[in-house]
Amino acid sequence: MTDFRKSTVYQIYPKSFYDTNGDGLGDLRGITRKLDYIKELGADYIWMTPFFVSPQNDNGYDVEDYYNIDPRYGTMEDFEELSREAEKRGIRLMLDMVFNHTSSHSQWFQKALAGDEKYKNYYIFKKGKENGEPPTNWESKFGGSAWEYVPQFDEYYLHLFDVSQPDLNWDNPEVRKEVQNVVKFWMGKGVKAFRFDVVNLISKGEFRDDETGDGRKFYTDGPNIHKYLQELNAESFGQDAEIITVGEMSSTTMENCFQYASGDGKELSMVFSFHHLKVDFMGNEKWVLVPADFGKLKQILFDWQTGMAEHNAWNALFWCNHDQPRVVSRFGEEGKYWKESAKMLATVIHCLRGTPYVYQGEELGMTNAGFTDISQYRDVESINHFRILQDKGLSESDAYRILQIHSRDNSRTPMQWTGEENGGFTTGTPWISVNPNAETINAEEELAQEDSIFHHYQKLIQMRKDYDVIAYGDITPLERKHPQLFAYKREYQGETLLVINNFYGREMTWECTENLKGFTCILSNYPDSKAEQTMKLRPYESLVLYRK
Ligand code: TEU
Ligand code: CA
Repeated sequence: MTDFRKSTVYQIYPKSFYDTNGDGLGDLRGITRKLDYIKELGADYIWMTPFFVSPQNDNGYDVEDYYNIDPRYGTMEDFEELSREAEKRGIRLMLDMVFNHTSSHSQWFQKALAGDEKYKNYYIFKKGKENGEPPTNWESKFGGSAWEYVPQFDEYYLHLFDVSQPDLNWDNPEVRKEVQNVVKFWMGKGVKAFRFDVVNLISKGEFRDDETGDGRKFYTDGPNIHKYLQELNAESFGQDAEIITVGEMSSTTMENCFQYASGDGKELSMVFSFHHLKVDFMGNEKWVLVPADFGKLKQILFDWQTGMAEHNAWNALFWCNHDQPRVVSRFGEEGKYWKESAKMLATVIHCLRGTPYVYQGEELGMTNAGFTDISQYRDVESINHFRILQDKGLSESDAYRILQIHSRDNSRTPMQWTGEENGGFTTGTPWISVNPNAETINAEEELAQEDSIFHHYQKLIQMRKDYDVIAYGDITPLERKHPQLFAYKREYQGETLLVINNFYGREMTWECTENLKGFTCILSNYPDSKAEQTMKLRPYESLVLYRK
């Protein structure tokens, strides 16, 4: 059985991965075609973002039909082929289940709009206030009110995301049965892993105005959340001990995560939390330009590491996904130290306690999109906020600067396979522009170079399998307050690992607080890194030292 603590998950955004029929959109056959590449990297699981039938307003996170594959991505036969070919290579598939909401095109919502009471009760319809305002002042995560008025009912429905993504009513047992059936259907197809989209938002609490915020406190980690997760577990994936699960936990608390991902297996195997990726926000506000706060980044990562370990709970480890900017552009640098900084960031995250996730292209050091015109953007959230920012009085150029840093499209440009046209992603016109740096940053190039970022990720993934201390060890943060160093110690049954990283492009000297006798350097990002008691660390230098 695959031990998820020794495993690495590779995330694929199918639309931008590989196109086999020249329509400019990546497809399931494209994933099958590239399985050997993923095998070479060493990943154990592939998480694919949703490829179910969908109008694609939110690139598939608006599901119209959970039981069928969107023809743009292929057919059920393509899925079955992918599944067989993955299995041959010892790779398992992780499906993305979007159960907080459906698409407004879903049969359920269409019947609801037609006045069918059964299906109206699948969603959250409410009367507005006496004064004609929506039921509450909650904001959609994609901008504007979270309520949409439906004239034929003189009622509003709730949509925490886009207006085309109505929230499901989990307090209705029939809804809970429906989603259990979806999970069981895919289990029947041999799927052994699931990711649950924004799953900590499914249990809504009181519908009241939020005097101090945007409403999230009323529906985040809501009143019945643990009950609903336990029920979903017991009624579906929990019946197969091999299945692993990860919940995407939006604005969650660590206390709730102790329970979501506790070792008892009653809820989920592990959780994504996002606090460490808000260190360049202003509080929860993402659409601002704020330099990344390194002290905060370390504090949050370390607190989650030690806190979750104390409670025997398990983290998913990640810098990147399809909603986040590229990490090398965000916390590293795209220029002179591109390679060193990308490797350093990889080492920081992969040697922590948890299961690492690599987002397509991260292993190549892919960078932000660099878009300069709104016509290049595709993401509904980015397009909405481009307008909202200007409505708030920002100049167009300031709005662009914010999008260039924070847009989700930064990570959605096509995978860079070769230096040829369109990065070898498609022979047609890509649905979103390929980054021109595909000429130099691409898989073909990196597979050929021994010291590439790709090979650094490959080593890290293998190290987690070879060294029990990485998979199972305790963690002790070192030099928590140091303004430039990101260092920690892992220990397990007589093995010790020291992970030492200069997080910046300036040299530094560090008097190592641990006695380095007996340690050897098992990984670094300079050819001649040395383990010395007084360490001179070059820009972004990163060392992993090991002693048994
Ligand atoms: O993301 C949830 C989520 O919280 C982010 O979308 C976040 O709100 C956003 O990046 C704003 O900064 C999940 C999916 O990963 C995302 O792609 C979907 O759009 C969203 O749920 C709705 O299904
Ligand atoms: Ca295609």
